[in-house]
Amino acid sequence: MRAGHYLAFSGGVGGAKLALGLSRSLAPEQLTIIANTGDDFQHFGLHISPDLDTLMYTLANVSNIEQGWGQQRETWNFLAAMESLGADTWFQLGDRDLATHVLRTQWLQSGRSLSEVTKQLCARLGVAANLLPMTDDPVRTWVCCTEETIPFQHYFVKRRSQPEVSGFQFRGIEQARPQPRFLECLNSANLKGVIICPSNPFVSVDPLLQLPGVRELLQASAAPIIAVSPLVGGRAIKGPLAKMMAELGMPVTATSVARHYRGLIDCFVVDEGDATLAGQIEDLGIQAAVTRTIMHSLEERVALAEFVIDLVSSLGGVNQ
Ligand code: FO1
Repeated sequence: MRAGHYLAFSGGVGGAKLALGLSRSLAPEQLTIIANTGDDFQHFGLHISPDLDTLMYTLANVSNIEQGWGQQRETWNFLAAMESLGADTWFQLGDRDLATHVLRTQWLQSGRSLSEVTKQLCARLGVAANLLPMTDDPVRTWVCCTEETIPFQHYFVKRRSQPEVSGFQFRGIEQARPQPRFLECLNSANLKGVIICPSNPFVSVDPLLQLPGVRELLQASAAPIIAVSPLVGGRAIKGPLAKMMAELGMPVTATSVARHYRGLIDCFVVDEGDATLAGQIEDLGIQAAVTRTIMHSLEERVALAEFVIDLVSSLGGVNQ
């Protein structure tokens, strides 16, 4: 029986797979999943929270796994109707997914916080895990490209991640307060470990780490901090990470990601295909752990979660 509380930081697709594995390996009261909200944006007057929704749908087992976002068994009548009325349909909203955005928008407009809205939606989807937005305040990721700076969804979806990236802005981050229960977890003596899931470090994890006070509290905590590489063999399983790293002038390797987290993490988990990088990672003063990090099946999601939880226990002995 494992005691203690675990914090998991996640963005969309890759992170959500490990978050699901962790939710199957730990009791609900032992795990709090913190979602990036920098991808959030207003579309057709609706508040869209992509990473919260990807995590929520994944935990509810209704996600469209192949697509990486939205729901399975989806229909597209709303989008077709919008198209027939001449609306711009670059951002695809399925009918089931639309219900989530309509309810969220209505509840937010009635004064509820994003946390309360997320709690309600999770309850109605039967999600037992504690899923929280990183903050209830507005933080929006903008991507600095060679020609212009554009909102994240315009970069990622409308422009299909084609523009060349030179940096990122998290607008509103200075005024944003970490979600209250997130802060409680960070301050708790019961915090056993922090797991940075295999999400994009620049646009899915950094917004969360740059919230005022978060990095300092993590560094002051005795709890081990473990990150799982989102790159395998120099390739991102999904998304523009490898392209971003190349454009930022970094070697497209797991070592570069470990270096990005240097000074914060105690251990970096790489896939067996990157075992040869362990020495370079250790040279950064970060412990390297090697296992299978590619997660196709639920069993592999749970196996990686178990591996990381055991790693926390072995490191915890060292840190405490
Ligand atoms: N990603 C796309 O590439 N194309 C889409 O049309 C799209 C629609 C969409 C609708 C709701 C939602 O929650 C996510 C959606 N995503 C889409 C993914 C979204 O861009 C996320 O930000 C990514 O998953 C990255 O986190």
